Amino acid sequence: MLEGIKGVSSFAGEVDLAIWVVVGLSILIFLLVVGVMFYFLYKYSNKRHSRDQIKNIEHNLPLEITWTVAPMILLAVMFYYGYTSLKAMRTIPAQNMEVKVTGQMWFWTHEYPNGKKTKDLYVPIGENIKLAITAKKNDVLHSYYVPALRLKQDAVPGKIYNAWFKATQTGAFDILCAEYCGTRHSYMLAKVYVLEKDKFDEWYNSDKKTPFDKKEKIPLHPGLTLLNDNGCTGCHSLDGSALVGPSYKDIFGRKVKVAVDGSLKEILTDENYLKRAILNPDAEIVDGYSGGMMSSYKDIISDEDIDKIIDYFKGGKIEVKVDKKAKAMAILDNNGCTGCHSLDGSVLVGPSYKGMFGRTVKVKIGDSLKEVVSNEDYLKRAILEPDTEVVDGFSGGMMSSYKGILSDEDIDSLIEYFKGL
Ligand code: HEC
Ligand code: HEC
Ligand SMILES: [Cu+2]
Repeated sequence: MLEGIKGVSSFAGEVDLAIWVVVGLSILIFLLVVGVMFYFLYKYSNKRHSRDQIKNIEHNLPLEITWTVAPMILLAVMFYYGYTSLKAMRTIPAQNMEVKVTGQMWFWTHEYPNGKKTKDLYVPIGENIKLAITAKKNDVLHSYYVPALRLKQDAVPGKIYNAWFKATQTGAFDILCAEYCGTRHSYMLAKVYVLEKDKFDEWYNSDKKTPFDKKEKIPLHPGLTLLNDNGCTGCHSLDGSALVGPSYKDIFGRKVKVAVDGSLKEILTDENYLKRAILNPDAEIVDGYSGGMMSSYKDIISDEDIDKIIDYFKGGKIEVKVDKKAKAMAILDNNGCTGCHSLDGSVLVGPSYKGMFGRTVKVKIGDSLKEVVSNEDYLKRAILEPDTEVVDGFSGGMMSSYKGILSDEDIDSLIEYFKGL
């Protein structure tokens, strides 16, 4: 939590020195004034000092010169340290990497010279970074504040203010908004990640979103891989919804009604039953479904592989669900969506994601109001072209398009996630 309290930019030392000089002198003067005050209180108390001793002194030249010149010198000292540290902060070295910083309700976007965009800032250690700071058009004022870098600059729509820094230590340091900008102002948090040069370069020249991105796929349960590879998941869902066949969700260990030779029977779905269902699907047909749909996998899937599939049926499913959700949540958080959209039904800047899928929604298209069903297509349009259909009761121009920022795959996993909210 106290990371960066020492200051991790090249000019942090000068800024800190300026502060300590001012604080130090202030304490000194405070002690001097209060000290003299107590001394006089004591010395000239009524008890110790008779009234006829009081004189009317009109002038004391040496004293007057002292109390004029001494504060002048003190102020000059403060000015010197204030000015030199400000100059260090304001003199942007000609050789630098320029990052565009945009503040908006309620997150920051950093854009690098090669077009990469990130929510957090990633920089190499020991290089000059120039920040071109602004706020989004039609947004409010923000202030880009990185205490560890001793850097703070207003972000104003339509204006670009430059700042710079050179980080002297690797690590993660907080970015805050220091200008009250509405209800979620305090959530306008991000991080500066100062990286070793190689690590930064490797990320900068890759297509990874962040240097900490794990591009490797999460290993799937071997049983699930078999289900995917054999096309089983085309007819069987993992999430409880019935497709052509029953879902695999909670398939193991339940009681199921099956038709055997025309008569209905209740059966426990144990290993043996599941194996029969794969090798001889038409012998026991699950009630509510038709026989003849699924063909036998005898000689297609080995016994060993069937065991893997059944092992997956016994417990593998929870893992998949959680990962999907975590992935969608990460996309929402990394793109600042949750700053404007809640998950719990409360209205922030935009509508809540709760119950969004499948409802009928009134949208403004140009000047006319229209009712549309919020299906996959609509949601995709809402993310890629937010201003074409503006949800009634909300203003257009608030949400920017995520075209080129979110991949089709990202959008699909978001919509999947929205369905369950
Ligand atoms: C063309 C669609 C289709 C494909 C492909 C398919 N199934 Fe099925 N499956 C069904 C239908 C329909 C049922 C329900 C009727 C029945 O029991 O035969 C079913 C039933 C089952 C059952 C019993 C379900 C229960 O709730 O008790 C299991 C287990 C099963 N399938 C496993 C598999 C496996 C494993 C694969 C891939 C190797 C697969 N299925 C491929 C359509 C399909
Ligand atoms: C600055 C605030 C803001 C951010 C950030 C934002 N949105 Fe929005 N969003 C809005 C507003 C306002 C609306 C309603 C007006 C409209 O339809 O354009 C909206 C509408 C939507 C809708 C249609 C909602 C409905 O009820 O039909 C979807 C879907 C959506 N946003 C998804 C996203 C996603 C996904 C992200 C992040 C990748 C995101 N939004 C980021 C403000 C924002
Ligand atoms: Cu702000």
